[in-house]
Amino acid sequence: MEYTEFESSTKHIETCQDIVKKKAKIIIIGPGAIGCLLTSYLFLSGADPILVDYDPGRVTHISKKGLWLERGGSNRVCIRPRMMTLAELPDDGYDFVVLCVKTYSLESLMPRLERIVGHGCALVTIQNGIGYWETIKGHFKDTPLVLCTTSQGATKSGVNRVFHAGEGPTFVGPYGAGDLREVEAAHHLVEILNETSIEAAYKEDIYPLLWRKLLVNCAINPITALTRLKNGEIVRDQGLLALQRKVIYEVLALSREVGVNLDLTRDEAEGLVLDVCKKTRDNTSSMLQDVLKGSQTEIDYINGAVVEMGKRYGVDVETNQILTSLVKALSKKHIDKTQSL
Ligand code: KPL
Repeated sequence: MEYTEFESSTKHIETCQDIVKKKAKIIIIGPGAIGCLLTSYLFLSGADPILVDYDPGRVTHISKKGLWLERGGSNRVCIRPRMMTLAELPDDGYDFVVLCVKTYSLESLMPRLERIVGHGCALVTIQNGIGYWETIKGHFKDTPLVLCTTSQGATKSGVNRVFHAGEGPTFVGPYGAGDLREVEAAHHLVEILNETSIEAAYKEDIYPLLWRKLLVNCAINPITALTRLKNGEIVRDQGLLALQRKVIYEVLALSREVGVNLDLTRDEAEGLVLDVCKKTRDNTSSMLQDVLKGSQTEIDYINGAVVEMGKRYGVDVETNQILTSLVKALSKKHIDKTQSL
């Protein structure tokens, strides 16, 4: 099988010096699918991201074996980005700390970041779900916060392997459109991402897009987690499409009540979800990946968040409620089984 291997970063970085005008100091926290994907494409564009993991064993493994970016067939590259644990990370002037951890890990991560989030540093989030940005702002109220949403389809195919299953748009915007430092940081990040093959666009008001992503995740993730189907397989089943439709209509109704303008008719919303299913057809959704690994899922921050808001705003979100209960029971069963081993 043919492949390209990029050896030790220093040499590669020197040869790319002229390509990258201003080399930002970027830390990616969390070597999950999106963390590894971002690290790989940033590295390949000549940037020098540091990938951070809490697990020293995994840091040693990936540092030794390299990180593989697989794009189907023989199209794969092996890269060797710098990798460290949070404790090993020097606390000097980073431009961006990109949070690619699971949404439920944010709360406990915040105090551990205090040492490395200094003056001039912007925090970037790329989580699934809704409302998690308040957890970050609650802790770092004076640090610029940049919100990102991506529909890139990526799956971890091994500890040091990420499979890039499909392209999808990536949008970047400030937490507060009136905050100049956040606006500037968001623009800077868009420039950096556009040096890679991840196409990104700036959005002054990112919230409707975060809601669109919520809609997509609500309509794909639990269905794939429960059926163990890949994203693209949903569209071949009329029953699942009907179920998906109900989820979509509930999230649309809720967004209207909350006052976020998704600017989508029912048909357009269905079209958006179908499009993501098709573009990421070979992807195992993040929720299915979690269920298969026996890990906690993000259901509470996706359909579960819709259920909570539905209660608050008096919107019927019964289908989201049912899917939330089923996914929670499924992960509980998985956890209970592991505990009894
Ligand atoms: O974001 C995703 C996820 O799996 O969490 C989608 C867009 C559904 C791609 O798999």
